[in-house]
Amino acid sequence: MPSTRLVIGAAVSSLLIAGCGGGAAEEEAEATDDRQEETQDSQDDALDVSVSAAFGPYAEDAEAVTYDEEAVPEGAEVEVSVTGEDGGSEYSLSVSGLEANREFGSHLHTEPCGEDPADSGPHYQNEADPEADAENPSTDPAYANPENEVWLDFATDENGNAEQEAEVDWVPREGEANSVVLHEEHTSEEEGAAGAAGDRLACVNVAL
Ligand SMILES: [Cu+2]
Repeated sequence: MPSTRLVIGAAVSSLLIAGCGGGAAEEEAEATDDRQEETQDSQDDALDVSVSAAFGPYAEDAEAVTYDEEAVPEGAEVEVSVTGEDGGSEYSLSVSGLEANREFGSHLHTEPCGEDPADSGPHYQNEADPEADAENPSTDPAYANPENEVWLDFATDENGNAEQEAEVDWVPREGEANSVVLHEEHTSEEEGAAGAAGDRLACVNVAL
């Protein structure tokens, strides 16, 4: 939480100014340096995004869109949070009110959710598969795998609830990952089908 750290930094620095005699100017200068470093960190590496939304039909300002109301009913809820720093990032997905007792695939995708399920684009890859393009998504397990992409496959319980977490040792490039998509089955790791998880059932906008 960069903003909290900055507020604390400012408070400490005013205490120093108020409480010290001759050394105050020097200490204030140090405190100012610390603040600048923290600001720098938060702009360069720190990622802290969380989204909480209810699924609904597509609308231009919809945060979470369902394309299949049997699997993902209108009003079902989703929470996604992403934190990243120092060359690593962590993802957590929590859903409630989905179709009970079934498997879903789920990944981080490149584009925002759209009216057409395909609008969310391919999976975000840390190292892009050189053989893949807009018409031919990556199916090479050397690239389409849960170390090079973010996979959040899950299975719902008898109430339609589930939670999943994932962790990778990289941080997505700013602006290049924009949604989490739910699919109809768990993700394949097979050669030639790696990354495939069936139809897109729903999508939540998560702009990283
Ligand atoms: Cu996907």
